[in-house]
Amino acid sequence: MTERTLILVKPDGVARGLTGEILRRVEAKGYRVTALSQMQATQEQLAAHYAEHEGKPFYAPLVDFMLSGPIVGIVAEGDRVIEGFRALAGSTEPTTASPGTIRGDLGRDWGEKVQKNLVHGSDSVESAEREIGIWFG
Ligand code: D4T
Repeated sequence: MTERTLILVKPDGVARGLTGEILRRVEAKGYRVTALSQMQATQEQLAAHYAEHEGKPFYAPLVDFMLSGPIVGIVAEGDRVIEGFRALAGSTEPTTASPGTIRGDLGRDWGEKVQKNLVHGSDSVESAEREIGIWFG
């Protein structure tokens, strides 16, 4: 099977009307979008998705932020798409993310306890398959 990744447009991306721009970059890079859905995250989905961050100082603000509005789930497919999307997204902190990336071009710091960094992308094949299960069943 071709490699797949789970992308989430976080509530800041949806609220700012950037879903189309983010999808455009994914498609322009050459990846295929095989699932796309706007949804409201649940506590249960977020507890599963962010299990590795439980107990960290940004965990509660992160969950509150992810519950604050609709998100868009995307499954994208293509050779090395996991690595490729993380390169498109840029580093975690939007202030210092490289220009040319989604976070570097479109994100900034808003002085909050959580980094509102527009997108999530899976970081390994195992995470991708686990996360696609959480968001797309
Ligand atoms: P995701 O997982 O959302 O693609 O982002 P990253 O891979 O870039 O970042 P991560 O998993 O380390 O963090 C998940 C999520 O938590 C927020 N965060 C993270 C934050 O608000 N403050 C922090 O110090 C860190 C490390 C941003 C992304």
